[in-house]
Amino acid sequence: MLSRRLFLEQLAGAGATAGLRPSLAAQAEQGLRAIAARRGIVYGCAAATYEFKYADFSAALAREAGMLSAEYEMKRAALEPTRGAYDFSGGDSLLAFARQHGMAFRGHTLVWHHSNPPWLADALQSPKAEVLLTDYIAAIAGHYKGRIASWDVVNEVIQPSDGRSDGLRDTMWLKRFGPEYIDTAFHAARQADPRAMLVYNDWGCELGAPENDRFRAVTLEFLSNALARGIPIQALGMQGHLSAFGTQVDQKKLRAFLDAVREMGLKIIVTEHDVDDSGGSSDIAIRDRAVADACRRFLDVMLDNPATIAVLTWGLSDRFLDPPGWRDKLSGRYPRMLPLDRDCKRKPMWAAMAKAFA
Ligand code: 9MR
Repeated sequence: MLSRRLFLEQLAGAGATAGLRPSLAAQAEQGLRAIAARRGIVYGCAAATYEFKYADFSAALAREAGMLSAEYEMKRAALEPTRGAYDFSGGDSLLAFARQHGMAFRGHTLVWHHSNPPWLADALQSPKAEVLLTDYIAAIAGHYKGRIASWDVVNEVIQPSDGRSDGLRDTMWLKRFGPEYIDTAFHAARQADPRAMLVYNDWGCELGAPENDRFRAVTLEFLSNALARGIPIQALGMQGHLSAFGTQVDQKKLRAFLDAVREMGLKIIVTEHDVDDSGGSSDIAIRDRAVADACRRFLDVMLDNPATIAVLTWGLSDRFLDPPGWRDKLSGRYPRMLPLDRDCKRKPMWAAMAKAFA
C-alpha cells in the first residue's frame, strides 16, 4: 500500500542514524527517536511554532523527536480564520522544522467539533453546505499533499454518553449531515492526498472504567462498519491522555481491544500521550514515578501489538504546559506530564519510554 510505503520511508528518514548500531549510551545521546527507530517504530510529539524561539528546546526537539504534529496550528480555527482565506503559516513552519531535521509530519486534524472558526456554524446552515466539508479538506490536505505521513481525518466523533444508539457524538457536523459526514470526510481526504495514512483519532479507549468499556465497544463497531462501507480508514489514533492518580489502564482490556483493531487490518498510532499528575502526592519524586509507571503500563501493551507503528506525546517539555492554577488550583504545582522537564532535562517518564521502546 502506497501510504504504508511513504510512512516507512519517513520512518527510515526519522531513524537514519539507527543503522549505525550505536552503543546504549550513544543511543541515549541521540534521544527517543533513535531508540524507537531501532525497534522499527517512530517516536514524535506535538509542538507549536512559538516554542521554536527557545534554542534549548528546539535542540531537544530535533534530538528526541522523529515525527512532529501540530498542537493547534493545523486546526480549522487557525487554518481558515476567514472563509476561503487560508493561513498556512503555522503549519508550514512546523513542517519546515520537521523537514530540516529529517522528521516525519502528521496532520492534526481535518474535522473536529472543537477549534473551528466562529463563522463556520452559521455558514453550515446554508443550502449547499457540504462544500464546507469537501472544499476545506481538498484545500488543506491538497496543500500538504505528499508531505504528510498520516492525517487525523476526523477527531473524537464517538461519545456514547451523548445517548445516540450508534454512540456517535452529537456535533454540528452530525446535526447537519447525519453520520455520512464521516464517510465524506475520509473519501475527500483520500482524494486530496492518495499517499497519507488516514487515521480515526479518539481518547476514550485507553482506561479501565466501565464507560471506557462502552467506548471500546462502540469504537470497534464504528470501525468495522466503516471498513465494511469501504471508508478508507487505515489506522486508529489512540490519544493516550492518562492520569497518574486517576483511573488507570486495564492492561487486559486494552490488549484485547488492540488485538481486535489489528484483526481488522488497521494500524495503531499513539497520537497524544501525556500523563496528568494533578492530585496525588505533592512530592515531585513520587509524582514523577507515578507518571512514569502509568506511561510504562500503557506503552508496554501498546507496543506489544505489532500494529502499533508510532508513539507521539502531546508536547515534549513541561515548560509549555498550562501554568499552575489550572490543573492543580490548590497546590499551585507546575504540571509534569511529559518526558522532559521545564529545563528540557529527561525525567523518569523519558526513561520509561526509552525502556518501553527498547
Ligand atoms: O493541547 C491543545 C490545546 O493547546 C488547544 O487549545 C486545544 C483546542 O484546540 O486542543 C488541545 O489538544 C487537543 C487535541 O487537539 C485533541 N485531543 C485532546 C487534546 C488536548 O486536550
